[in-house]
Amino acid sequence: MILSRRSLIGTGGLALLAGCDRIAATPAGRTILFSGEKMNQGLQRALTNRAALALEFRADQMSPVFRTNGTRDPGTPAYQALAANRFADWRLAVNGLVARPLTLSMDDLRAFPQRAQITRHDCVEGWSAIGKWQGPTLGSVLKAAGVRTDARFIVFTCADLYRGEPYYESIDMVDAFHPQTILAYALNDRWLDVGHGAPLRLRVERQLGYKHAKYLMRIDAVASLAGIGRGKGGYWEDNVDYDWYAGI
Ligand SMILES: Nc1nc2c(c(=O)[nH]1)N[C@H]1C(S)=C(S)[C@@H](COP(=O)(O)O)O[C@H]1N2
Ligand SMILES: [Mo]
Repeated sequence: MILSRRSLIGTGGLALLAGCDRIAATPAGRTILFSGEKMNQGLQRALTNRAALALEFRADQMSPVFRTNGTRDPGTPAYQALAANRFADWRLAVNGLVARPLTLSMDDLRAFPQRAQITRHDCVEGWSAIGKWQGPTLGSVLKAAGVRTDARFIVFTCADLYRGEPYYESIDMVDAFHPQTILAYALNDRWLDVGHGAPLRLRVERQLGYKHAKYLMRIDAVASLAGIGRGKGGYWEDNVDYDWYAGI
């Protein structure tokens, strides 16, 4: 691939500009949009589109109630013990194809570059809700871990079983380093409650709700999804044949 993730994401704010006209207004954007002889046009279009931001909303547009879905309480003894202690003993493990495996407490996570965003959550079952999410960017955590160039996916392992099967999800490196992809510990200016995925859940704003893994316990950088779960990259992908890429 001629256009590397770094050249796409690391171009100083390019990803903050949504429209192609505005991307073309920056030198880096012109390089990306008009180097067509070097690049397959479909790939170019797809990558440009993938870097765009999801729509953000005003505070007065937030839903009065943000419903819950899927697991509403993992309910396992291990999770109950963590919750009883207000997650003081919870740690996020960052492993796999990284130079420096990390074990992060909530205080550690709060020391990374943060982002707050008011976005619309779209569930495949046909409901939406607008809420404010806050937490460190996933990209900054992966950078701290020294994610290797042979990593192609980030896999999220959750604390819950849903209908008896472990819930997990995965995204590619374009979404992992998207500026709105965060590890959220707060919803609507409060700590995440158990229903919404306490103490930490993924927000990957350009994809449908089932990709937003709640109850995060570990993150792994991997080269392939084979051998993880049943190999299709997520709970719903393995069990119900939902698409692995659920872009919106
Ligand atoms: N660990 C885990 N994450 C999950 C689910 C789940 O059952 N378990 N459900 C998914 C689905 S289908 C949706 S729509 C959202 C719901 O998030 P909410 O409960 O905060 O509304 O979480 C997603 N992440
Ligand atoms: Mo969903």
